[in-house]
Amino acid sequence: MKLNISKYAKEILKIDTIGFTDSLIPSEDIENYRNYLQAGNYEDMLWLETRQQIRENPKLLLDGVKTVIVVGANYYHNTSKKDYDISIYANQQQDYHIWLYEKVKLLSEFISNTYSSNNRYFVDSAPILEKVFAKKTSIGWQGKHTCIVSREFGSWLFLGVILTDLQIEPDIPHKNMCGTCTKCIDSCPTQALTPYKLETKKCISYLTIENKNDIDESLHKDLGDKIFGCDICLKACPFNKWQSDTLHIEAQENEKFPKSIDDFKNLKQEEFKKIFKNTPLQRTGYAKLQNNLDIAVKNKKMVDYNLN
Ligand code: B12
Ligand code: SF4
Ligand code: SF4
Repeated sequence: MKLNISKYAKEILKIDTIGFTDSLIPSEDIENYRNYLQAGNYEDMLWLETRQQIRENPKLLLDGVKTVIVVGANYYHNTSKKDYDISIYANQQQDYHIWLYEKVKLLSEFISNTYSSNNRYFVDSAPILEKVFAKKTSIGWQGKHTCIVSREFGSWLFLGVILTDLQIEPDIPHKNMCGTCTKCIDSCPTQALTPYKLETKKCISYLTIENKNDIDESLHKDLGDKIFGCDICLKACPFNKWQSDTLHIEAQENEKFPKSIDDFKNLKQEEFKKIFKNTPLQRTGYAKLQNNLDIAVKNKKMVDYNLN
């Protein structure tokens, strides 16, 4: 059964990697998650707190769940150089929440039709700790930057999950291969990382995508040319160095994105909506992007006039 599901996922749906685990969340992960909430580390992402009970117990999503199937899709592509930076995951033809969800749905349908199972499937679309399940599979381990790292694809992997009431033999979890390395931690311009922990309020990814208030002025300089997301700690990781480009057309570079910071800044709201429709930037919206751009323009001037 496991082999058949993996074969369908990889050969028919072109899913890059797949893993299987049981539905239990290790007590240390529950404890770490509770500590995370207690410290208020979710910041403006209130949804990380409000559905705590469900996150801690996947049975509340699917009664009788026995197995969690995790899939990973390689999204790496070499982006052309611009005078502003959008992280690789967002500079794509289509938001992964759309195209990967479609693949996960098809895989779930294949499983339920073949084995008469009850399933539910998600791509960051339900209160579920995706990385906690992913690191229990053979896909990879949770790196010190907190993302899942695979030997084959580095951390350029989007994750999706299927909960099923089928009993499938769990994988042997992938060994953590971080060792004594601290490259991701050392590379972070805002010192947001300590091993396996992210201080959300300092993370550029959070600041440019999720945070609702003005970005603290003391952090402006560290944002550099970043206007949406951040890949610095991912790019620093030795396991992310020999990446092959994604084979998913939807994950390839979006040629419609503005060519320069000035072109971007000059976009009217209607143009913004048209260009960024069905990309991750759509949800963050025009007003926040304008604020992020203002900071990037200010940083660019500092560099241009050597005022750093
Ligand atoms: C909220 C969120 C964010 C937040 C918070 C990130 C975070 N680290 O949690 C922000 C906006 C900052 C963010 C940024 C990014 N995100 Co995000 N995000 C999520 C989301 C929606 C929830 C994650 C979550 O539950 N966080 C809560 C905390 C509790 O989780 P945690 O950090 O893993 O906490 C664990 C560790 O701290 C650990 N721990 C604590 N102490 C210790 C000590 C030791 C010794 C150990 C071993 C462990 C440990 O235990 C905790 C519980 O397991 C997931 C999708 C999902 N539904 O899961 C995507 C997800 C994690 N994001 C993703 C991506 C791609 C990104 C970015 C790369 C995007 C970008 N380029 O800007 C960055 C990466 C930044 C980074 N270094 O993590 C992918 C990651 C894929 C992968 N390969 O891992 C996910 C899985 C989405 C997806 N479906 O593909 N994200
Ligand atoms: S995404 Fe950027 S700001 Fe956030 S932890 Fe990684 S390097 Fe630091
Ligand atoms: S940079 Fe080093 S410590 Fe960080 S995730 Fe990669 S291997 Fe682990």
